Order: sequence, then C-alpha cells, then structure tokens
Amino acid sequence: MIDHARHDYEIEAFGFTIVPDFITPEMATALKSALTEALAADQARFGRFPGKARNHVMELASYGGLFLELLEHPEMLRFYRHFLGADCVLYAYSSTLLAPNDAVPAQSVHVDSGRWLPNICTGLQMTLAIDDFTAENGASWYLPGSHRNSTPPSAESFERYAVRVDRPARAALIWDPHCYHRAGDNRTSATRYALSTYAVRGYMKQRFDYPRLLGPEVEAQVSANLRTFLGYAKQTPESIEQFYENAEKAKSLGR
Ligand SMILES: O=C(O)CCC(=O)C(=O)O
Repeated sequence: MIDHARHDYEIEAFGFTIVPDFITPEMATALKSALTEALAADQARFGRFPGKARNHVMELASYGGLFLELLEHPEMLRFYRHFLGADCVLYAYSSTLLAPNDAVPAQSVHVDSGRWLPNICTGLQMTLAIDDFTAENGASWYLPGSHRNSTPPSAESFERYAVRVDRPARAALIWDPHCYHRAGDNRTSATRYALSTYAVRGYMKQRFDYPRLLGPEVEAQVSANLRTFLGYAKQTPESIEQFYENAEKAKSLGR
C-alpha cells in the first residue's frame, strides 16, 4: 500500500519523494530490454543530428508497447492528477541512462523547469529506476525544498544541503521539475538504466504534440484514460470544418 499522505507531504515540503516497488520485477526486466532496443533504434534514426546524445532516447511514447502501457500506471496518474488536476497531460517521456564515465549536461546543477510560480505546481516528474541508483553508479543529488526557490542556489549552498538520492531498482522518484538537482558520476562498468515521465497542467503546451506524433492509430488503440493523458482532448482544430466535426465527435462520445 502506498502511503499517499506521506509522499504528497514530501513532494510539497522537499520537492521529491521515493516510492519503492513501483513496478514488478518482470516489468523492470522487460522495460530494460525495450529501452536497449529503443536506444539502438533511436541512434539509427536520429544519430545524424548533431544534438542527438548517444545514450539518450528523447521520446519513448513513439516506441509504443510497454512504454504506452507504463503511462497507464494508476499510481503514477494518481500523483500527477493530485498535483496537476484530472486533465493533466504528458509533457515529455524520455530515457534517463547514465553510461560509465559519461560526461553529460545533467551533471551540472539544473532544473527541468525554469518556471517559478509561487503556490502553484505546474509540472511533476517521475524518474523510474530500472537499476539501483547508488553512490558508485551516479545516483543524482537533489536540494530539498529548492522547488520553492525563485533564484538558483549558490554552488556552496547546493554542495552543503543537497542529498544523494540513492534508491533501489523499481522505485519511482516523484519530483517537482523546479527542484535543483544534478546527476552523479557513474564509476562502474555498467550503464545505469532509468526512464522519466513528465506531466503538466491540462492548459499547458506539451513538448511534443502527442496526438499528431502518435496519430489516430494510437488514439484508437489506447484507453480513454490514456487518450486524455496524451492530450487528444486538448487538440485545437486546424480548420473551421474541423471545429464543427470535433463538436459532433465530442457529442457522440458523451463528452
Ligand atoms: O538521475 C540522473 O541521472 C539525472 C536526472 C536529471 O538530471 C534529469 O532528469 O533532469
């Protein structure tokens, strides 16, 4: 049983919380091999772009299968909906791998959202550990309470107060993307596997236009719950004809 009151409090107060045993061992194993395949496919498709990092998959929903299944995780959706409202949408969905001795921008202190609005949470992230996060393989550091900072902490404050967030495989770190953090160094010989989902309020723009990226095939294949989370109900019409067609469609779906 997940202690929601405790985790919600930790997100509010510290900007992050660790929820253990978030997925089954079987799901973790299957996600690891799906991530390995996606990484190779992504390099083949996008490796020609100078901005493409070798150990990163920018967008996982487009790889379908298990990655779409994970987006239906009821506890993940509960956290997102609790903090962002029932109509919140997926903003981004990517890998969070750390290869041995890799130097990545995430090792500098940063936030994933520079937006600072006091007293309103506009985004929430989940980093799902597929492997253990340890001191040796570069467990990330987070500065508790810094999601409430209007300005970045000094390097000295970060080093003094940040905590290393070790966690076991299959744990979900649920966190505010305005919480200051940095990745560690992976001094082992194995890549550390994780992936991240990131949701925003329903009135905000998604990083990818998921309905167009995934198309009507995925719309037809997934549950109503997932269609909402992917943003299908938020699409603006591209023509006046479509405005009237959408109104008919909504009526027939009882929306
Ligand atoms: O945990 C990590 O390795 C880095 C996470 C990170 O910096 C991010 O997701 O923005």
